[in-house]
Amino acid sequence: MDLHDLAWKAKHEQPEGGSLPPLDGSVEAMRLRILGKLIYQVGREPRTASPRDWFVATAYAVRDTATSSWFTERGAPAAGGKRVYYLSLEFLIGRVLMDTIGNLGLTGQVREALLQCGVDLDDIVVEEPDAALGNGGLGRLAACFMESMSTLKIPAYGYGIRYEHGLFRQVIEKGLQRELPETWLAHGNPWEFARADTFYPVGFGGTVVGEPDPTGPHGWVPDETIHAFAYDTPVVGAGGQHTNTLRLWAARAAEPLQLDTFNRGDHVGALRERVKTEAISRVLYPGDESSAGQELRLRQEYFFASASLQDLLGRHLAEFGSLETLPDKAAIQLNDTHPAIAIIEMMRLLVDVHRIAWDRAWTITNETFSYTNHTLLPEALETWPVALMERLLPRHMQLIFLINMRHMQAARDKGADHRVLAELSLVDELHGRRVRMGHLSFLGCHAINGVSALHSDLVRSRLFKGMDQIYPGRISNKTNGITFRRWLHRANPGLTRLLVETLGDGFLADPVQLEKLAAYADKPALQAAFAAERLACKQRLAVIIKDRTGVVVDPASLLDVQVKRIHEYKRQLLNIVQAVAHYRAILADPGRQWVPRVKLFAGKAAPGYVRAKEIIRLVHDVAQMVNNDPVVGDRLKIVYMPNYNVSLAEQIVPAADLSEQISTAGMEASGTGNMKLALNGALTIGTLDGANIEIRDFVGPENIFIFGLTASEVAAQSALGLDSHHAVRANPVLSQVFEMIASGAFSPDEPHRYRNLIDGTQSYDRFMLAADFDSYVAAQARVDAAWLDPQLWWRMAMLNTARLGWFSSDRSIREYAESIWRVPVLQP
Ligand code: 26W
Repeated sequence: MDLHDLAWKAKHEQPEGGSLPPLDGSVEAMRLRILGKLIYQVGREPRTASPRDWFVATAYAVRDTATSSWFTERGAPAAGGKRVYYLSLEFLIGRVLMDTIGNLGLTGQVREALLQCGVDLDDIVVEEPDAALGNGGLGRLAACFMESMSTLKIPAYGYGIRYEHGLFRQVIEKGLQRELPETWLAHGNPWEFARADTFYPVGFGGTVVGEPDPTGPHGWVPDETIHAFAYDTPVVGAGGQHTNTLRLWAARAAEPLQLDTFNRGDHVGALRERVKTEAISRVLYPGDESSAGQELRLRQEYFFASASLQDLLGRHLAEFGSLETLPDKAAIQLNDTHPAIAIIEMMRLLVDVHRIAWDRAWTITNETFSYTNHTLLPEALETWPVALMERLLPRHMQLIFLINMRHMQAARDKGADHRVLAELSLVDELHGRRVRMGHLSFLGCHAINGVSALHSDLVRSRLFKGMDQIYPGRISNKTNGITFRRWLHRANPGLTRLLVETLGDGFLADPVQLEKLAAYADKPALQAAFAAERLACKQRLAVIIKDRTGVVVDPASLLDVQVKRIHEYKRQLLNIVQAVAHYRAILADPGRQWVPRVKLFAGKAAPGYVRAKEIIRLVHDVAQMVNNDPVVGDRLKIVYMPNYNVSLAEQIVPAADLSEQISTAGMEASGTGNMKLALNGALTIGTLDGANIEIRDFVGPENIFIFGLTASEVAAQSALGLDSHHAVRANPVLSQVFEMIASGAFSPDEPHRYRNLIDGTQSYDRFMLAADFDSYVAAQARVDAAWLDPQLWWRMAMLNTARLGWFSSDRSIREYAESIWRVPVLQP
């Protein structure tokens, strides 16, 4: 059929839609739909269409299919169901085409339809920008959870910000990280629906007008009002039967142009307000595990919390008529404290706008909200200066004081003394009067959870010890999970095919059935097939490594990966220091049988995090020397892959042999990369931290390389506060490595480059590098020994895949649904 026939056909089949044949799941329907989109929506003809044009056309065609199940869902909760609202400042989505067509069961049809147009699906997939509206684990978790909620047919909305610029693009020049703006929307976003008619006013500043009763309704006259506009993206669940909504808010000036200013002739000045207003949804804060504490960030938090609450309360009222039933019909989950101001906004809306009595309003709020903590690091705990809150959100600050008064009274009634009260107060008086958002979240929520068994214990025993004593029973554990659809089925199609051939396809829907693989762990044929899949992934990755870094690696080497944000507590420094020790050992005895290793690092450092950037540079400097040392050859290669993101993770995860999860015990809340890697059969070298502990429990201690201090040992050591100089001096290998780095052996052009880094670590080793060094080196030796015994290695690898089924985000979501949200949920 030529173009004119197609246009004619399309037009006459569905005249009012302009161009679309019906969707019946056939290749032919998909082909016509893609062509229709290409011609009528992208405005290109097949002859001249670029791969990006084809991607956009395909995305539109696929979105149409997703939209059908979306509409059927929308009516469903009216029947009595409850909705989950997942509030998160971050959604680290990555690319969505393969996920969406995979979940719709259309991968084959789309591939064939494109092929008939002379287009390879794999060539257009890479045209999709990687949506990086998140920093790391917390944001990726939100994306996995959205997908699982759709899969489990839980009616849910994700609420967040439609950042124009996601996480920065990392380029590395001579070992130095440079941040470039990320522009995922530059060519439009074919997945989203802009809702021009769905917007809410969000106020800032101004004054409060009220009556004498402080708990009665008050008025707030903001001196600035911004509009939050909704953009909706359908999130399709596996099987394609249920689709939820990710609703992201964009800031627009309520008054786009100040006409009086404009008319006075100040054309640029007339736009100034607009620029300031719209800055709110301009860019994601790139801080990870450290609070930015800046006004714009607080504005982002309130902006999206307020819009989301207005939206969900409006929906509830339209459907059920009264806010009294809110806790039965809505569960609001706070992804860390970033959206915690929503608790106060809820009180304001209930008391001031909807005129509900204070106590009742508080009960409704408390029963509706729940909060997940993702970090214990003090620098990551959000606190906001009272003065800033008073200026930006005067009514909210009043409400916080009121809530705190009652909270303090309740604590006094339970016998709390001054010291305990100071610890429990929502307002920290010792560091310049700041509102503790974690405390506020605890108080305002009926359920609080940590994200791994250890972390939840520490949340209870350290972070919220006092709060837990006066409000016992609120804290529970919900160990994180990952969506296997993305991280196994799509990221590793070769291994998935092998698993389906071997185990049948039951594990695709019920991952615990991966356990059946254990019966094959000793079978040489399957070991060989498993190893062959890994090798194929490593060969593909080797090409990418060569392309992006110029380093040539041998795919037969042991691929040792540490991929995650760069942070001192994650201890990339321990890894590279061990690499230097290993390098020295090779030089000292080049004749020995060394296991050829590629150490791969990837990750971004927060732009202002000087130490983290020094560590990136050190890895580059060490790599430079090691990779060019003829004595070393393929025995050790060090690679730093720039611009780590979800798409790169999807290439690295299936190729990895060894997964580095080496955080200082007690500091990594859970980790989720650990799960992705182990699921794909990488062996873990790790500390007893976060979910590593549970991974060990599932795979068995003989199938993981555990080392280092435990969380309580770390706490005990820190309490002693020993100067770490002597720990280093007592360790000859570590001393020599430190000396080598500090004296400029890897930075001859600037010998003092790493003085600070090394001196700092030696005088205050907050992250227990010296304490864990020997045990890490010993664990690495056990890794080498296992690699030299392929039967053992592949048995261990297969047992990891077999026993990781529990770490599916479907399991996590079921736990939230049953014990926090109390919504009905499908069983596998
Ligand atoms: C306020 C600045 C800021 C921004 C983000 C502080 C802290 C964060 C997050 C808590 C960082 C984060 O992503 N935490 C990670 O969350 C994952 C999902 O639960 C866990 O698996 C990781 O262990 C945890 O570091």
